Amino acid sequence: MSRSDPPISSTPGIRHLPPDTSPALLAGVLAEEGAVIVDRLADPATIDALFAEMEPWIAATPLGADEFAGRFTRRTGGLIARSPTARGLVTHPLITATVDLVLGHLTTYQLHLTQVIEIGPGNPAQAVHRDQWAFDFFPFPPGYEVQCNTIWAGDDFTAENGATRLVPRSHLMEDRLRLDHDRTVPAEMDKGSVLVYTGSLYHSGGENRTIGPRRGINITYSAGFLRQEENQYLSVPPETARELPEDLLRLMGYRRGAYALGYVDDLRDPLDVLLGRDSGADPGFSPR
Ligand SMILES: O=C(O)CCC(=O)C(=O)O
Ligand SMILES: [Fe+2]
Repeated sequence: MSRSDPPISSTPGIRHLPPDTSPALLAGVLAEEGAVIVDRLADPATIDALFAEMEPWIAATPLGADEFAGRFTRRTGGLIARSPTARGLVTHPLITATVDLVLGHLTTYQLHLTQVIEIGPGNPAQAVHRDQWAFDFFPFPPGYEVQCNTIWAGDDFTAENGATRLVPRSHLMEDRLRLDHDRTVPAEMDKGSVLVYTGSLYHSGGENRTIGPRRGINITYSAGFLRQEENQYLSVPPETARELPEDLLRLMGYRRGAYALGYVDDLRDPLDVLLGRDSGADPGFSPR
């Protein structure tokens, strides 16, 4: 697809808005639908610059250790440290103004994760899930959002190459449902477009039936209260922490909270990183 063609806008069940849309309109559609696509919000050159910065890190990332992470999928994190270009996506004014509205009932929100998700050829569709299940499946009340999330298309997203799949309006459905993929629709969009969705929307990575990878940039925001009161990582300098017993370190937060919370960059275990024991991908990774 060339940039002079009109943007993809045909996916049934998913509304597409132009890049000059307003945060209020985006937040309004999110309240109704749970998801929305902003077409071509980032320039292809910005996406190319991000991948040029991330390429060595992606190449060094192990494949996923389980079905949820994707056994032919690479998940590469730490974008703020590794990609100056990614910082501009994290603080994109349209996105943060929208998150301000979607999470406006909270005193603060914070960055939850930054991750390039490269779904490789042959990777089956991921289990349909809510991202807010990361918080140990806590049953947040319907309509009470604790996350506002984005996936920027690093390539054109198509039904064939593993476009994110979602169940429109499922943000208001019951919790803990095991939904089939026949309930989902593909979030087809052009490179540089961004899917915005709430933490309560049921969705999954799609199956990649092509011969090339599908790259997405997952940047998510969550409630500022879902964290420790005293910040142990900065209150106790790493050189002091490295001398402490492991049971104390785990209590301080150098371990996973629930299944996924607190990993380091490419799903590495925080205690291993602190102590210089590089474990590669953590086999315990699961719904987030
Ligand atoms: O890569 C995608 O399209 C979605 C992945 C996803 O939903 C997740 O890993 O939580
Ligand atoms: Fe997800």
